[in-house]
Amino acid sequence: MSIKSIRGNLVAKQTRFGIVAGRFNEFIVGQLVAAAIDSLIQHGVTEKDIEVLYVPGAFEIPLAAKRMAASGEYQAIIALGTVIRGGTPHFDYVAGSCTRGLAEVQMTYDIPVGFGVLTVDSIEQAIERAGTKAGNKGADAALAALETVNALAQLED
Ligand code: INI
Repeated sequence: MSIKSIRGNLVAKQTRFGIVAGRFNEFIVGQLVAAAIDSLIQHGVTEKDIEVLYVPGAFEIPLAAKRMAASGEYQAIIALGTVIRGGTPHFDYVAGSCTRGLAEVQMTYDIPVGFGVLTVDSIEQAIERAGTKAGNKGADAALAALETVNALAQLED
């Protein structure tokens, strides 16, 4: 029995990335953006192949991601933001609409969207995921996007 197995590697070959970042909770989001860029560069992406588009908050991220995807300029989008739960249902609306919108962009435009939007209960949880004990979800999202681009490229061969 021989099973064909396809897996993307983490080597960039002239791949262009569009990063969309929600500025809300900027102290955290800055760390996500820096780590996403750093990990792309470490894996062979050149600076000219990375563009960062900032929007006010997570609610605006899907529209910006959609525009970037629709432009045809990028092989993948990386969405970065931080939504922190407060005392009202606001969190659920912002986080839910951001997540749903990004999933829709990915399916509509047939382009990988790395999901690096933190949805957390506290600032401590956000800090843990932005370069401290739980790693950096910006870097994880960037590498997930690169791996997916490379995996899907093999299907098209
Ligand atoms: N936007 C975020 O990215 N994170 C949050 O935690 C957040 N909270 O908590 O309100 C937030 N709100 C702003 C929202 O994304 C929009 O920018 C705003 O409502 C204007 O449309």
